[in-house]
Amino acid sequence: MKNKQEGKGTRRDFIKKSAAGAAWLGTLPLWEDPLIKNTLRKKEIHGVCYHDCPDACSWKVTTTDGNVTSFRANEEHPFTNGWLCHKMEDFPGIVTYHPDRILTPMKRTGPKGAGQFVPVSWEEAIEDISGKLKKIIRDSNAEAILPFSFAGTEGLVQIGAIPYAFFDLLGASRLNRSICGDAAVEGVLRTTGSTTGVLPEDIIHSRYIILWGTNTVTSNQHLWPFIEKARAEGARLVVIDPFQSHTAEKADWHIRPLPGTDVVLALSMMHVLFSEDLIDYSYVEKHTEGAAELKEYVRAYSPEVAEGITGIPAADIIRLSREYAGEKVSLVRFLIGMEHQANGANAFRAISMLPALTGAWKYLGGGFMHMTYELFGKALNHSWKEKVAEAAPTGTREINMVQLGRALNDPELRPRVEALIVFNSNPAVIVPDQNQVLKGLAREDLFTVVVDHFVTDTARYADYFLPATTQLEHWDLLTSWGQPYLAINEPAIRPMGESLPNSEIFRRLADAMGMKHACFKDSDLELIRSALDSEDPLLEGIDLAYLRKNGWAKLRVPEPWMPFKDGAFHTRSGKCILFDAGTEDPVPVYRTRNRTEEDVKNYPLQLLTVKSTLHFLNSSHANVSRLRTEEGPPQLDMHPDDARSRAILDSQMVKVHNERGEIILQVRVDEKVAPGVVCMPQGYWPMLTEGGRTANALTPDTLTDMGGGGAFHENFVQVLAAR
Ligand SMILES: Nc1nc2c(c(=O)[nH]1)N[C@H]1C(S)=C(S)[C@@H](COP(=O)(O)OP(=O)(O)OC[C@H]3O[C@@H](n4cnc5c(=O)[nH]c(N)nc54)[C@H](O)[C@@H]3O)O[C@H]1N2
Ligand SMILES: Nc1nc2c(c(=O)[nH]1)N[C@H]1C(S)=C(S)[C@@H](COP(=O)(O)OP(=O)(O)OC[C@H]3O[C@@H](n4cnc5c(=O)[nH]c(N)nc54)[C@H](O)[C@@H]3O)O[C@H]1N2
Ligand code: SF4
Ligand SMILES: [Mo]
Repeated sequence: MKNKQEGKGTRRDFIKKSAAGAAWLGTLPLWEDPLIKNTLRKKEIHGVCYHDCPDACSWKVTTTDGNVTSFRANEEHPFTNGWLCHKMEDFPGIVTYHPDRILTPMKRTGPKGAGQFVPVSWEEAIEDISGKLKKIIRDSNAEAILPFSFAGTEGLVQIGAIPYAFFDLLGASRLNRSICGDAAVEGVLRTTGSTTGVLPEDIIHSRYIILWGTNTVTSNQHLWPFIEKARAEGARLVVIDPFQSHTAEKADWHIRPLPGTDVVLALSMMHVLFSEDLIDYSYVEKHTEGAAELKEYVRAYSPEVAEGITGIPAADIIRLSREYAGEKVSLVRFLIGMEHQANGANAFRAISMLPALTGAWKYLGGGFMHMTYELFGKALNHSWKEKVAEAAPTGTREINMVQLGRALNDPELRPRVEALIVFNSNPAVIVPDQNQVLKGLAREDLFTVVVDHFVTDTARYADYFLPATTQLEHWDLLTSWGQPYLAINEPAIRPMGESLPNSEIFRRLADAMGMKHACFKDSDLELIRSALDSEDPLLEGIDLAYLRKNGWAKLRVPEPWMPFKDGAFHTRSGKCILFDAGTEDPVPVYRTRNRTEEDVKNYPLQLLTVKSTLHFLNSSHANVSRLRTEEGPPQLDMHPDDARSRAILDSQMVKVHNERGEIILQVRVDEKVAPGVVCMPQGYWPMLTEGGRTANALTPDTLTDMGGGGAFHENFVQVLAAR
């Protein structure tokens, strides 16, 4: 990620750079720290949701005799606004105190994948794991060790500070954590140099809101009331999504492009803006570069041409462009989902040009709304992470997490991956090409360690399972990628059983490996203090004491927040880049598909595997039977025309297949998708699902056009009646 001082970067870089880590307590026994004792005596303990969700909700916990007796949303927090989403309302019950939670280290006894373990002591686990890693380093090299993690917890400490330091200092393979956000961010940065546009609460000032490829009602729930408020004041809501999501159902107008064609829709809107003189010439002249070249380029994208590619009637493209430009305070909200297309980054790149053409940035609530993490990158101190980076070997090989299956199975890869250490992620479910991932995990010569709360599908393959603490049991400092509030997470109860925070687990491993870097001596609290030790005006008056008293603090962003009102884009020239002269790809491009006739015949339907589950967060909580019952089993949405031509009836079980795999699920024949498109949710656990495979058994591990993201939705299948 990036901030103005550090130069450009991605969300992943931010996570890396800002993750300040620390010993739970360094050398002290866990509960001897006076501050922790004091915390446990507090009446109200402040916490914050750890999920990879833009909302980062604040909560309060009350305990009696060391047990949680009340868990509730923070009423004072303006964005949380006194409610947690349904999936987190009973977080203590569904995670921390869940009877299936694993509370001791365990060692595999059965075959890989069987999930058979015996409990072992921490001493035995650490000694054996460190022994195996040392041997791999001796016999091969440290790059044969691959960490695999993502944002299972988003706190700056537990997401990876100490673990990242451990792997980086060891010289292990680097993981390119690009599965979420990097493609979207890369696209936007090409245009504006920054993803921080309109802040979420300012959406109430918008009068024409386009939710473009984002399912706010499900995935960004706390933004929704602000949208409703804007609508009550007269704002119109347009949703652009090939799928009729929960959000699309609520829109004034749902526009349904064919998947992956948004870059063409945006270019065609620009065509209309130029040809109908709907441009704010004064803004464009002062604050953009390349308008003339862009105008020339988009000439080719008339609404009629775009209709042929996007499937959207030309008249609708014209109407959308006119309405969008006609309302001064117009806003595009985009997030992540749309990036999972082969042209994903270019879609973000093109769409982010629109508000500069119409001058929407001049108005509060006008422009685009994307990420907020850059603000935290600027606000916080990253010196801890920088010191680690200085000491770590450079030039170590990088493996893209999207292609984990490939990396585990590639016989040519040198060195082969011999050890896989997984934490904060569930790759058997969330990485594309599930069958390849499972095949890799089943390798007898792969040593796998999984740190988690439950025996996930990934953990079933582990040689060692290590039990992690939950958000009620450890310290953390939470930033957000969807709003500007910083929040503290205080431990409310002692770690259950023998569970330990990620930080402490990797500190112990570092010690056993003989790693001497000073970073391993820092406690979790010291890491938080170090991150807060900043003179940046965004953090003025915000320190640990303030956060412990209040739970959260809004970054001191200048108000009203209108970042590009007077230009000042974060690009080299300070202008919004409409044509990137001198580069290989000066304009956003639409790459057409190169599918053979044979492919089209065999796999005629494009499958979207989206995050439409209201009760799960990716694969998290999909093991909780109450939530699974409420969510219902996965279903495939299919257009009546496609069902008819296959003699498929509503509610029938169908087999969805392609060259990578097959899954069995129930079909829902409806018009939530256009002919040629089918859609299903991701996140279900294979072991709890009929047929033992879920959405990613079908998805390809191809990368997006920029940013190294996963083109999950560039995915073609055939559907047949199963019974
Ligand atoms: N309840 C719940 N909330 C979540 C999550 C969850 O799993 N469950 N996951 C969290 C995470 S990790 C993230 S990244 C965010 C993601 O938040 P979003 O980006 O809002 O979510 P997605 O479901 O990935 O995608 C949003 C929409 O993009 C649409 N889409 C797909 N392809 C295209 C396309 O080519 N063009 C257009 N215009 N639209 C397209 C999909 O149909 C989908 O409805 O949500 C977070 N919040
Ligand atoms: N087909 C398809 N696949 C997708 C997507 C899609 O849209 N379609 N979306 C992609 C996106 S955007 C994302 S972000 C990824 C998400 O993929 P992941 O980041 O892997 O998310 P989860 O499946 O929620 O897994 C997080 C795991 O971390 C664990 N965890 C939580 N807290 C802690 C902790 O403190 N310590 C440890 N050790 N573990 C903890 C949880 O129990 C859980 O098992 O999925 C991607 N996969
Ligand atoms: S998952 Fe998202 S909406 Fe739900 S409590 Fe956590 S941050 Fe809030
Ligand atoms: Mo994500």
